Amino acid sequence: MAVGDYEEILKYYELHETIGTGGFAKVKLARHLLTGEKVAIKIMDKFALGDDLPRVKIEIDAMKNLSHQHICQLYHVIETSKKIFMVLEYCPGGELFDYIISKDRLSEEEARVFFRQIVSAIAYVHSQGYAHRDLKPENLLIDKEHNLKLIDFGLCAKPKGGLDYHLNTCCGSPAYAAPELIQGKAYIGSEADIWSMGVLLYALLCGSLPFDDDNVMAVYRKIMRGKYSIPKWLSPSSTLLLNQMLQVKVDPKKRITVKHLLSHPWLMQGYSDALQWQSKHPSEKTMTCEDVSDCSEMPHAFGSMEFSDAASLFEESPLEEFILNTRRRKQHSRHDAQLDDTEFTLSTPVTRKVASKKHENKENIDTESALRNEMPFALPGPKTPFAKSQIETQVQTIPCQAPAFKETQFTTATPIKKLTNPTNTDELTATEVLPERRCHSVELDLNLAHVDSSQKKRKAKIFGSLERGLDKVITMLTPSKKKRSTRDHPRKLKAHYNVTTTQLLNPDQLLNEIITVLSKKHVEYIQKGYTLKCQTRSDFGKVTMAFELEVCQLSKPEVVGIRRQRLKGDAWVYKRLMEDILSSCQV
Ligand code: H91
Repeated sequence: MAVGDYEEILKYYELHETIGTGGFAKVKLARHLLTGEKVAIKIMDKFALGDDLPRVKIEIDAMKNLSHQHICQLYHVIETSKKIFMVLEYCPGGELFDYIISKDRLSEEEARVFFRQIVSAIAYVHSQGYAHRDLKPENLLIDKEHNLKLIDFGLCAKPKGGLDYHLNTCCGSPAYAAPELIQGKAYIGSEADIWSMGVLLYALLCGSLPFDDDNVMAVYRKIMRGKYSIPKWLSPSSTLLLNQMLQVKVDPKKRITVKHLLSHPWLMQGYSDALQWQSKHPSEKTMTCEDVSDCSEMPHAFGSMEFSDAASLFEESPLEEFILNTRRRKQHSRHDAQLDDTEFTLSTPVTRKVASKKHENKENIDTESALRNEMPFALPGPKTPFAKSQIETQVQTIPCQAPAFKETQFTTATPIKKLTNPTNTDELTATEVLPERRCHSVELDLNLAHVDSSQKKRKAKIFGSLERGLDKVITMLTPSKKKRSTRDHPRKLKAHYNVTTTQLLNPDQLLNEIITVLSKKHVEYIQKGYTLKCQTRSDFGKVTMAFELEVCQLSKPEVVGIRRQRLKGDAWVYKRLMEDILSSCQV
């Protein structure tokens, strides 16, 4: 990892461990240096993105326009010459998928709470003219209040003439695809989303998919037949609702609409008011420093404020940012002699354009991207050439004095298959933030005090907030965080739905048991203390699945457990593999 690529992001955030990977992205946990707020940062390499770059543009454009209590908030976008960083709301509860499988299935009451939130998010997305087109429990995250947040807008569409216009691109995950979509027909985005929500509701209530098979073609045949089993525990009202969403033999026009879902008896059971789908977020307007009277009241105070009024990543609005510019001026004057003119950075404020007409043509996902989920007969959509980034404000970054990162290749304790291919982006590596880096960033923030006089008025307004942020900075500077070293004892963890408890008391015995099973199942792994970073490959050597297993110590009862986390790969295939591995361990 080149330090220069991370320099801009490290001015604002302290980067922590990788918490997941999308097809072409890495997601890291991070902390905002001034507010201390945890965020998730999606990191993409522009070169590796290749033809998928338009998808990123689509996702960023959509997320900038959308702001809703059940949609993961995009706070900040940073583009450097090689990387794109999306700073997102952190959802500690992880994927809804993992939550469902940890409970087998949800009760009707709990499914209703979640499903109301999903309907609310989708009603809002549709009201803004978008169709999501990749609804599934892996794309719904659980936040710290146990509420759902919708993610992954890379496949969304905003048809030119409105949502009633037909779309052609076949995309999304096979198991959630509507019949008209897999038939290659032109389809209405909102209707296809309703179908996927039907599959989602089934997954909530049953803990499995209505149309499932190892073979994708068989899945399609099942969808086209439209027959799914109704487990005996499903109530008649749940069954009725599922049938209204997963109507197959009839015209998709007869499928229930979002409008009808909002007051559907099943969704209303136990509730008196109609479902509130409108955004509860303050009305979107471009915020400038003048508007900010008290940044500390804002959810992501510094993130939102710092990047107000800024450019879109790929388009042509101006980048005007007080703190950022001040910071840059300061750095430039300090490092005049060291400028590296090959690196350009564009830091993008996330401001939403309320009635923007700019991005109305969003049915522009090409066939290759649509194929990402192995859709065997995806139709070519109308290709829209991707406008090359027009960077108006190019900011030269300064080479870092202290190395921000140290890359550590994990030691393989008892390798069964050694991981080869060190250049592969899927490579398992550990990243740590060195204390020098943290001090350096904070020093820059403190230097904000010396800004030039023309900025003084604006500065005065934000200064109170800066001081408030300072307290948190000081807390963060306190050398409480020890460098993580390879553990010689298991971590103590609380019971969590990603932790399987065992009958065992000896962690080493469990670890050996898992290692034996992994090698039997041809799962590659790297051991770091009590953590096993695992991956599987296809016959062609492509990494198909990546996950972590960690032997941990639980209290009450004092037993050992296995924490598991999927990093990459199909969620339901992962579920089967986990069941297989865990049942093979004599736990
Ligand atoms: N999957 C579809 O695994 C496979 C914790 C966690 C916490 C997150 C906040 C935002 C995002 C992910 C978070 C997350 C990809 C996020 C948002 C958008 C987006 C992407 C990620 C995984 C990637 C890691 C995710 C879950 C989904 C965790 N993740 N644990 N907060 O496009 Cl909009 Cl890729």
